[in-house]
Amino acid sequence: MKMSKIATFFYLFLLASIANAQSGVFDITKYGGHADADITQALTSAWKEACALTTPSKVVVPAGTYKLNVISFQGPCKGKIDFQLDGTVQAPADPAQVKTDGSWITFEHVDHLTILGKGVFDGQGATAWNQNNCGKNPDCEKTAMNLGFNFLTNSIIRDVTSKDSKNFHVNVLGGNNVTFDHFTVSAPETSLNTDGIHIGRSIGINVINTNIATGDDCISLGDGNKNITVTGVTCGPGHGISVGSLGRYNNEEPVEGIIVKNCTIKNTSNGVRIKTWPHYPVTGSATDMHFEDIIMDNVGNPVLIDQEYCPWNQCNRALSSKIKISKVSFKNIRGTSSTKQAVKLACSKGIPCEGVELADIDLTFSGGPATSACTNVKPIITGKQNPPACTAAPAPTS
Ligand SMILES: *[C@@H]1O[C@H](CO)[C@@H](O)[C@H](O)[C@H]1NC(C)=O
Ligand SMILES: *[C@@H]1O[C@H](CO)[C@@H](O)[C@H](O)[C@H]1NC(C)=O
Ligand SMILES: *[C@@H]1O[C@H](CO)[C@@H](O)[C@H](O)[C@H]1NC(C)=O
Ligand SMILES: CC(=O)N[C@H]1CO[C@H](CO)[C@@H](O)[C@@H]1O
Repeated sequence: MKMSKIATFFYLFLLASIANAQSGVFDITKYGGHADADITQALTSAWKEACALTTPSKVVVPAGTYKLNVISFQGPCKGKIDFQLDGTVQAPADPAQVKTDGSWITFEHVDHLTILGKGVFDGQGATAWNQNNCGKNPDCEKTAMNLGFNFLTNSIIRDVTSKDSKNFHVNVLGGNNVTFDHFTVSAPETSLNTDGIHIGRSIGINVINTNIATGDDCISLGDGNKNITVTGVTCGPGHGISVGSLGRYNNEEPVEGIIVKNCTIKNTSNGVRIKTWPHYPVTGSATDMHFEDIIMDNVGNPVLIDQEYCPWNQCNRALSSKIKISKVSFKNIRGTSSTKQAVKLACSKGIPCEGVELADIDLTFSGGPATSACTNVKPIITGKQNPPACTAAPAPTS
């Protein structure tokens, strides 16, 4: 390019920036982004300018398919900010090209962020799942999660889709008042470690009217969560909706106030469960957790408290869990179990569960009568109980 052309280019760029700032709309095509190209740089520039605006702003990725490498959208921003994704952004398929030990896309320290649009965050995870050996090797190479939402406040994630993440789809850390509404997670049943939405150390997180199909937990709630609501969620395939696992690491914070209501769980290996590790000398607590109006359709272990959670036999189940579980209710849970043991409450021998309630359970098993087993817990039982509550010997959970 000649000097004058370069000057013209930057002049136009400057005009575009001024126009964007006036309208509040920062379309990546105005920053050199175009379909089938890598838009990492364009998106970074658009975000920086939008974030600096004191009036409401909107970053727009229009319809089309784009390449995107590791990117981090940092706040705090000066005003409310929308991120509208109407296109599909694709991560590099080769895990080695996504250089991060966190997420492919991170939003951090943003207040009043709204992510919206009919677009797709496509992690192109198939290669990573094929290389995944974490089941055998605990020190396995970590691959990128699709979306990291760190320390967001008063924010909404609406309509967009997370597809085929290499690792967890969404990781919410340190959030306060964040809502997922009509969000979609989509990955095959065979994809390893692809939890849908993992929430940790957050307050006031709502997941509503959301559809999650994946290869691991649809929603997992880690330590330090308070006031979490999950309603109108459809889960499956996947491993169900879970609290935990807890009790694996030091300095875990208590879990308090979880509501899972009006959800449908379909063709999953577990339904609603609370899982804590035995063996580790890690103390902690989880309380005030309620599971209500849940339909189970061909679900393994539909109702499960598992305080002997020890995948791949990495620990000694004889050393009981030190996590105290209390004030838990399972109410109006109906449908079909794919395992004979439909209800299993396996609490810690050292610290039994307290204040557990089973009300209106109606779960059938196609291979004969379903069973229900309880250890180290005396639940309050009301309403219909099919299977009859706590009459079976506990069976090992796969
Ligand atoms: C939570 O965030 C939403 C979305 O920004 C906002 O409308 C609402 O007022 C916030 N709630 C509180 C209690 O701040
Ligand atoms: C729980 O969070 C919601 C927002 O998600 C908020 O409206 C409500 O006040 C919170 N309740 C408590 C007890 O903190
Ligand atoms: C229950 O969840 C479904 C989505 O599965 C939703 O359409 C419906 O509005 C929810 N009902 C209530 C009462 O929240
Ligand atoms: C966990 C589970 O039940 N998975 C089943 C989901 O449905 C497909 C197709 O019907 C089965 O092949 C899976 O085994």
